[in-house]
Amino acid sequence: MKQVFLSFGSNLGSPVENIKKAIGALLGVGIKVRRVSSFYRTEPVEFRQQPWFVNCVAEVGTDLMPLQLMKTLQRIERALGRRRAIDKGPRTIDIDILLYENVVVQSRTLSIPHEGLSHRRFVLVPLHELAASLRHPVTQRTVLDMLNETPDRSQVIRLGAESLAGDTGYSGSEASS
Ligand code: PH2
Ligand code: MG
Ligand code: MG
Repeated sequence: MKQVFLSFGSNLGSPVENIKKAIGALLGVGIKVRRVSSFYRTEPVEFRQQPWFVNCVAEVGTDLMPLQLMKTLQRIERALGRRRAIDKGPRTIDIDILLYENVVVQSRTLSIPHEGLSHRRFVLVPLHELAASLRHPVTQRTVLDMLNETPDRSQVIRLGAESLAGDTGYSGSEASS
């Protein structure tokens, strides 16, 4: 099986529940979930006039090829109610391929590693939790290097266990770490 890191994000409806459902849906489609990071409340970046997100990263194993994997993830996004609207705008669920072994894909529909990987704190903080010394296959920077070097200063706040138990939206009760 290939080692793959996926990023999950949601800022519509019940974000924590949406991400949990998306992770659950992977099991039925040939994607083995190995590890899941903490969930984080994150400040929107790039398109900033939208609600805060919940984000996390998962390490999975799969024999699907990159394009097949992307199509499978898009099917799950649609099944969970994702509708394509504003680019980088609010979404029920977004599942992105961050890394696929050391594979580099550069096509019209798919870029691996994900082009946001090296500079988005909402991706690097959860990824660092799982794989701090993993290297970007093109730049050879580790996840820790990228986290230290990114100019992104957006807030990424780890959700405490109490916020994960029931998804009532933002409760202001995150862990302080
Ligand atoms: N996704 C985007 C654009 N901006 N900001 C945060 N905090 N989290 C996201 O998942 C996110 C974003 C486009 O995919
Ligand atoms: Mg995305
Ligand atoms: Mg996406």
